[in-house]
Amino acid sequence: MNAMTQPLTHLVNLSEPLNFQQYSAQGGYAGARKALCEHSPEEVLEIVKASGLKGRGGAGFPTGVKWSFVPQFDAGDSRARENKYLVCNADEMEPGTFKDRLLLEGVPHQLIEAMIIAAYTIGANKAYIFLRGEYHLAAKRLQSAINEAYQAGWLGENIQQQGYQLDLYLHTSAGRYICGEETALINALEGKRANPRAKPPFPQVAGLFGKPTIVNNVETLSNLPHILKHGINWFQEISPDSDAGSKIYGACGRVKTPGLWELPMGVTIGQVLNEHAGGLCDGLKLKGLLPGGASTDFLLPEHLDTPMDYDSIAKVGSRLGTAGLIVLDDKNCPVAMVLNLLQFFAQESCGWCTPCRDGTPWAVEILTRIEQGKGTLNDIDELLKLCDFMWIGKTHCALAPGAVEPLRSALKYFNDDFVEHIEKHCCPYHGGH
Ligand code: L3W
Repeated sequence: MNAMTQPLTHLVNLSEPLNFQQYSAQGGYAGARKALCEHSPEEVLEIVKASGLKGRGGAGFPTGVKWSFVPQFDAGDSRARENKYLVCNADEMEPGTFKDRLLLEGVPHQLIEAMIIAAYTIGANKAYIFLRGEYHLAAKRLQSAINEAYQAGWLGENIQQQGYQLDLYLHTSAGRYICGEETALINALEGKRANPRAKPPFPQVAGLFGKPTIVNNVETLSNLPHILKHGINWFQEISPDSDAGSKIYGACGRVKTPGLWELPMGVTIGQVLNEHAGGLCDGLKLKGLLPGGASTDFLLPEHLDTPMDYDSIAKVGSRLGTAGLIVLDDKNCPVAMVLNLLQFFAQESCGWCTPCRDGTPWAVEILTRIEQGKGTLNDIDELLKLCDFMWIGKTHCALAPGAVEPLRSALKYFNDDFVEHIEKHCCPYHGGH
């Protein structure tokens, strides 16, 4: 592991993460020290903006730009600090996605250091880690690291004698996928039902308890200590690509070595799949893949040379999402795979809007029929209509459009498989999954 090319993961130790002393001895908290002792919040904001860091949770929104929407950006004014919040979105539940868990369990002090930098910059005195409820080990390790950070004077009052105060709370989720949507997360944190809110207003203006709030993903935040320590040029030079920095890529499905790898942003899909995940298991061929979790469009073997950055993946009709590949092989039924995903989205719908509440179970019903060999060609048209019914602009949040992405692309690329199920009155892959 190389600290300069794999900054986020080089200190990861899953069996026993570095404690405060060990993390500090490895250069930990030097980024936060630099931010607090050498820079004003405004300067840190400019550094983060200039670095080109984009959100790693799925949407790729520029981090510095998001922070700059916080009103009355003046951390020198203690009253301005009082009513702002930083929230780390650690509610990792996207199918096929387990990158944040690596950081949470493997190097918890890195996230705490990152949150100190972010909170200082936006002028927040209270910060929350909203953690997926099932991440028990991460909860234990984070709480122990938080306690150590308080003891070492990195949390609490007058941090490192710099006159800045920050309290950091760990909140474990009661467990819904929709809590990962930032406004549903905020409602859950307030003790309300986790329904997404209408946007605007965006949380940067009116978020937790109605106050300006920044919600950032674990991996996004974890870049901050390194950007502060090594600078903007270093961050941009990690990647040969227009999107700066490294990215934690993943792969699951029937590949030889499923896992996670921190690589320069913009390596190709083929590099992740073949060089790092070892290619498909013996006897299997690649049929398709979801590039970034379940709520992205399928891509095909012809897309293997596509760089895994935000723009390149969008150009071939999908999204980088969480950059966790979900691989479909030629012995696995695409109809069954999409059915499985839609069952997940239907179960996780909050039920607020009709397209999602009714559309996702309706898609499940039709897909079940087709998978069981009881479908008709008319069912394919119905699914296409549903894709339109559940699309962006017609729903309350991104959950249903996310569910549409694998469905519509499966109908486009694997149409023959849908038709074969219908014409043969059975699943042609039976026994294959
Ligand atoms: C101010 C504007 N702020 C956007 C901010 C917004 C948010 C960020 C991204 O969903 C996607 C979703 C999942 N003024 C703004 C603005 N912002 N426009 O930018 O916003 P947005 O709306 O593009 O996305 P989102 O609602 O945050 C994220 C997809 O990611 N996804 C899910 C991943 C799940 C995990 C997980 O389990 N850990 O990562 C994967 O692809 O479907 O489309 O902060 O406030 N005009």
